[in-house]
Amino acid sequence: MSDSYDSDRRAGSRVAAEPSASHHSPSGGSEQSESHSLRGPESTQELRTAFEAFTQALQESLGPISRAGQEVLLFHHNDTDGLASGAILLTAFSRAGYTVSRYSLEKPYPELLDIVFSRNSGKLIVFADFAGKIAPLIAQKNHGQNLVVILDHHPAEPSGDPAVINLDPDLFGLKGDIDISGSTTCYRFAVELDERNRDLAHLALLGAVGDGFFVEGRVVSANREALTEAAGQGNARAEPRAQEPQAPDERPGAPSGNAEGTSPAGERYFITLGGTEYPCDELATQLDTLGAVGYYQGGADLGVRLCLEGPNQETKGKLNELVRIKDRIFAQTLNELRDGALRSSKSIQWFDVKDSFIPMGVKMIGVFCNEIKNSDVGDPAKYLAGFQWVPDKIPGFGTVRFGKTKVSMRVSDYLVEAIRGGREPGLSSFLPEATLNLGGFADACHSLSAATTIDIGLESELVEEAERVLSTRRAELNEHRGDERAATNKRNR
Ligand SMILES: [Mn+2]
Repeated sequence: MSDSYDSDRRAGSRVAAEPSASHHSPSGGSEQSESHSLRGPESTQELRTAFEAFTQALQESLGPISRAGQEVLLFHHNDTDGLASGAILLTAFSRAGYTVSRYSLEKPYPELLDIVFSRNSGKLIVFADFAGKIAPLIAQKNHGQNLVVILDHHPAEPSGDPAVINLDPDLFGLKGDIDISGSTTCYRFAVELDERNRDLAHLALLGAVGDGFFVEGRVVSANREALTEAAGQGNARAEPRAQEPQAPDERPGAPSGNAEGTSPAGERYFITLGGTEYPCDELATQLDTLGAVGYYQGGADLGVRLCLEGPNQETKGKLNELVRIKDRIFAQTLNELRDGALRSSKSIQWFDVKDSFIPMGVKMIGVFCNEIKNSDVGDPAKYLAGFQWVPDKIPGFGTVRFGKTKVSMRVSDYLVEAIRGGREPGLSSFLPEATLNLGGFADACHSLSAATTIDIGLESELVEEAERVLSTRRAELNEHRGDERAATNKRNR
């Protein structure tokens, strides 16, 4: 379903190490279910054809949309790209005279979809920056009752149903981790809806910066067109960055940087909100904090407002408060782990924060694991797992009975080496299987970072099951390595 862009690849200040809905390649920092491959050398013509097909699909959606009433239910992701997408669509639909009910989600959970589709008919329902992949599931739940429009940029599936219009540019050959962000997808849609919405181009750029997909440090393709448009309006500006040495990005498929440990200088982007210019990277840090740390405290709503009006006294105060909340909860949890709350089985060390991370969203359990994975708490040779209850509510929407806990897993640098060297199994080789064996849900697993959900109460059983699957994987790995050694010996003889 949803996966995630990797924000902690950038300088460590970003809160959202683990956006729940995104794409790109596996990394130590985020849990993504899908990997986009980076675009190879490819003709401009191919890109143009893809963009034309996408634009045509946007245009063709306008007829059915115009017949779908004047009420929109809008669901969007809670990271920078998702909040910018929400701000763009809120503006575009409001301008078009729609009544908009807007909700920010960490994920389009199936339990929530059940409620949405059982309560509504004859409405226009829009998903932004997620749900591209679950279009067939949405079609099944919708039963043709509402017109659903999906404006995502993650790897996607066609819905197979005219009542569910999947406008994910991935379906038309554009790459969501290079060419087009969720926000630019929404921006392109908004412009087709009404030319006036061109004045939202700077928000498309902001979302693209938030998702962090640059080619040699620059936004490209449809994201770049949004920059050019916004710059022409005096709402955006690119500034060349001074070349500076950086820690090498070791992720396989990392889109920028090179073996010498320097990254291409690239550009820094600025946009104007409410008459004042701000650097996009700083806005993105603030938006990710509002959306993730403040998820259960109205943070996403403040984030959408920030996109439209710029930071104000209220958002500044809230941001300071949220950073304090995060620091306090993280420090307290770390103390508890030192005091014995970190439990340990043969190869896995784990802890359960239950509901103590409130008001922070469930993204934060992964962020916390990431922060402590190389600390002196615990054993670097053991896989690290943290559990956090998924609260039974969606801010602004109401109660949704999940009864679920999220588990996030990370590994120390020591284990990263062992996994990359093929001496230890990666997380995706055992956590999803163990989760599914217990009737859980797995959608964001990679070898160095992974997350799944299970029913509350099954935590220690999941750890046991993960140990069991892990030992099977280890046996297979050893057998395989034995075979390789035998083959090498044979060749060398
Ligand atoms: Mn996105």
